[in-house]
Amino acid sequence: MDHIVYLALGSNVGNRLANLKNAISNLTPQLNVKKKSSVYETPPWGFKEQDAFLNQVVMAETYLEPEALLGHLKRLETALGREVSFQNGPRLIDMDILFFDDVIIDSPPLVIPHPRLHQRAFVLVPLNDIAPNLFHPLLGRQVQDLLLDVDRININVYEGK
Ligand code: PH2
Ligand code: MG
Ligand code: MG
Repeated sequence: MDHIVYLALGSNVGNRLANLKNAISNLTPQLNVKKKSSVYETPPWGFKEQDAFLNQVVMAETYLEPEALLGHLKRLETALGREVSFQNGPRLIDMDILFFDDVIIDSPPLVIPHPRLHQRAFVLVPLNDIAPNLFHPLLGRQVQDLLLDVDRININVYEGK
């Protein structure tokens, strides 16, 4: 278990809470989940005419390298029933890599740290639960500081840890 990764999970189709729980339990054995944020209900960002999301962030150890981790997450999304949607559209389950150690990669589709994480309260609020002091390797700021710059209106705990 060589690497520390932070993943953002989101769902706004079907049984949202079950989708998050299923996704997390299926991350093993490739990943060993060490920390989980609370689950938050969040207003849709980007494309507004859709149902509210549930969002959660987890920290895990993994022996996978970034490309293999991305492949694992995409296969899992499909296996859990995700269907093709449009950018920022509704999704049964979405799993995004936020951080991979303090690695910086910019070779789409693999972009780490996640390029929009610092703009998204639905990511920063749960991330702040488990890693307030984590440094963003490109922005050089801690998660708790990034959180000061986003609008966290209508983001509420749905289920505590
Ligand atoms: N994911 C998106 C687009 N918009 N909004 C919320 N609240 N939560 C998400 O997970 C989300 C979103 C694209 O992945
Ligand atoms: Mg996403
Ligand atoms: Mg995604």
